[in-house]
Amino acid sequence: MPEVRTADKLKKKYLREEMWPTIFCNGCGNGVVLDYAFWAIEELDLDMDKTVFVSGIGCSSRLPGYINADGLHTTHGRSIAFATGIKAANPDLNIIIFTGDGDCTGIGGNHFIHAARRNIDVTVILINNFTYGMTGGQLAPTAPLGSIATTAPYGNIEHPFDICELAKALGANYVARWSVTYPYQPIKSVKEAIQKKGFSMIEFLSPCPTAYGRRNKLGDIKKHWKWYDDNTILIEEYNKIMEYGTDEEKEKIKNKIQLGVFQDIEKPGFFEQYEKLVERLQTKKDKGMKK
Ligand SMILES: Cc1ncc(C[n+]2csc(CCOP(=O)(O)OP(=O)(O)O)c2C)c(N)n1
Repeated sequence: MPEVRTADKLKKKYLREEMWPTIFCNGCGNGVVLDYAFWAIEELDLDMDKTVFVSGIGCSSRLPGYINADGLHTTHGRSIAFATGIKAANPDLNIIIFTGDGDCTGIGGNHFIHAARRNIDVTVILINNFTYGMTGGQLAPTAPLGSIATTAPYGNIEHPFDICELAKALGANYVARWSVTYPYQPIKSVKEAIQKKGFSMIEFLSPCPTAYGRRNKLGDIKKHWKWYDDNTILIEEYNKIMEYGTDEEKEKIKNKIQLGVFQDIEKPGFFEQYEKLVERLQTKKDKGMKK
């Protein structure tokens, strides 16, 4: 009989239990995202000796520390830059980056842009909790209009960053957004992202009850989870209503955050192109030709 995989077995296999308890607050979504990543890794039978977890600074960036595998906890906003270096030095490694919305779209925004544009072969798992959780709730670039932060006590007047639209426009090979409240699609999506050559990114909408939920009066964690259900919609459903729905139906969904796979293409990744270039130059050199 095949071995039954339970959440408990996965925890024992992939977590560094000596690091417990975690720094995460009750109701934090970071653990849920990690759990989805473990299920994906398990189903892919990914070789953990050939996988490196990289992160920057923030609560979400603490995740690699709890994983029983090699990890690099780097500086704020620089996880993608370090990850690019690791991949360049050892292209056989799988690189999975855990980053927050502040880490990835704020201070690390430019690294993100250029890694996506160059189609660097890494997987970014971006945990978007709409806030700078670790430092107590400053305004993040992804925070919804009108939301409250320590640095926006009268409500956010800045338009939020749609990081999936940006990654898509930059030509990243795989771009998806889920919320932690969806149980199955995210696991499938993480599997697809890890398997994809080139740049892959999954944005997870994830609750931060302490720094965001409390300040924005989202209520207890049950109500906070309901916020995601009420304010998100699957891409397919959104498109269907926008094409065939009544004006009233369109009005109802027009500001909802879309979830699903935004892009899934096969553009050659940076390192694939680089290997080809080296091969081409080597062949010319062997034949004694000039560049
Ligand atoms: C160069 C630098 N600037 C600022 C900080 C302070 N800092 C630490 S974590 C953080 C915000 C992290 O927010 P996010 O990436 O969204 O992660 P979260 O804690 O919400 O998971 C900031 C501003 C720092 N450590 N280094």
